Amino acid sequence: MGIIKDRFKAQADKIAAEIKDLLKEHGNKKIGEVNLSQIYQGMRGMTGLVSETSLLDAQEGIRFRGYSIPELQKKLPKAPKGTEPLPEGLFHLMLIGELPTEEDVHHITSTWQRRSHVPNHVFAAIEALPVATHPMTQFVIAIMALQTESQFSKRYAEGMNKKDYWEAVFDDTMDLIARLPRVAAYIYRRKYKKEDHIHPNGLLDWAGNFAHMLGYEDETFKELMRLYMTIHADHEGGNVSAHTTHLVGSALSDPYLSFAAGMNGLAGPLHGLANQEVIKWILEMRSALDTELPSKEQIADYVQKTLNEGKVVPGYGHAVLRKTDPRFTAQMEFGKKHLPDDPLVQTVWNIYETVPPILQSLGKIKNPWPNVDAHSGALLVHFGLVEYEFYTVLFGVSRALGVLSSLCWDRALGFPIERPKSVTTELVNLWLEGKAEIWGD
Ligand code: CMX
Repeated sequence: MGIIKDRFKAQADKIAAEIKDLLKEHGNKKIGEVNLSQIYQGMRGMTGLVSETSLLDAQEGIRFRGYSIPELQKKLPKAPKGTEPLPEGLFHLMLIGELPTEEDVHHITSTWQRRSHVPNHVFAAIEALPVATHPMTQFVIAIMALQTESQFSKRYAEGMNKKDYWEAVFDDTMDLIARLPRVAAYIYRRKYKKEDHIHPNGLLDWAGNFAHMLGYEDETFKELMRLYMTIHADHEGGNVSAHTTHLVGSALSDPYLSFAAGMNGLAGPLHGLANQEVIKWILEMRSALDTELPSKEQIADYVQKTLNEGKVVPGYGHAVLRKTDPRFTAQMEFGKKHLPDDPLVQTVWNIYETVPPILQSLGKIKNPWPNVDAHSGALLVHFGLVEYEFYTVLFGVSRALGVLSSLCWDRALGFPIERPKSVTTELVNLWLEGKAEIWGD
């Protein structure tokens, strides 16, 4: 086995034994109470999942295996002369639970380079779609076309022992992550650069090579990609893309099928697609007001207009967070360091000063603060990546790191098929009248 695989297996065996003891002693302990409103309102605040790779605190934001984003920016290995963390390092941390050495990160980079070959039929599947097809649809179809390569599905068909599931999921995880930048860059160059494709550069790190294949050689853009791929990777287990990948994987659908399902969820405008919606909204505002740098008063009026039209202000609000998203802050710091005079970036900052009090004044929005998607587009536009329909694909490539390392854990810990109980409103009414029982009550 490879070094990373051995370490993962050792770690998984240790944690599986710990969980066994924990459940033996505390398995009947109550973990929260479920209210009727929670089952009608998106299961908000209900603890119902285990996801080892990261944990979200409503006030503080995301921690990956205990480390905040600023801590990761200090502690994870960097590219030569770089200052942003390499996503390979975050993958190691999420998968194994320990900070990697430079050598570990180098090992992951070269493993992913070695495993990055994309078969021709995947490109043919993309080519079969009209160019106008949304990049997220093309991305999901390409992942589905790649499913022919799944080790898990092959080995399952050959009668694999359930003790080996983790290993086949691990192999698919490494292959899939290795291949995604090539697939995503192919979609981008096909749709926006007249099929002028760029070969991978085997000397670059995973995110640096992705930037290169997209057509960007600027070192600051490569640094942005490393930061972007790190901060979008995981947001604990309950968000739509992570939960969907986990849910579909629980049926022993292989990692390609599971990840494609998760990506369909990421493509929703209340989730990952919000990154394209934000920039679209800002560009529309600029054109409606006929100015590159709208004043805060103009922004406030435009926000009001958006709300009056029954639409959400994209990039603001969150189902769990109750403060400014540290992923927003990390991007704001990047902007301050590298492009403080960019009018679009300044507009994002002016929106940040304007929107929260307006949303707060409505009295119903639980979190008026910006999330990760409020900032990302403005940084990308600065470097010339203006094709905002592609932004969610970038998010998806990064999200693979978290949801697939979580899937390795799901199979290593032998989690069963997910199957919560549902009820009908008729049953709820009968239960409220004391005429029926609800299972588990
Ligand atoms: N603009 C306007 N209204 C908003 C709002 C926003 N940014 N955020 C929440 N609301 C509204 C909700 O639509 C809801 O209205 P109704 O009661 O009329 O249905 C009300 O405020 C209460 O919502 P909430 O409990 O505060 O928020 P939810 O947990 O239901 O939803 C989220 C969370 C992110 C879907 C929501 O804040 C939203 O739609 N934001 C805009 C889209 C966005 O930025 N999504 C990206 C999230 C990050 C990611 O996954 O990438």
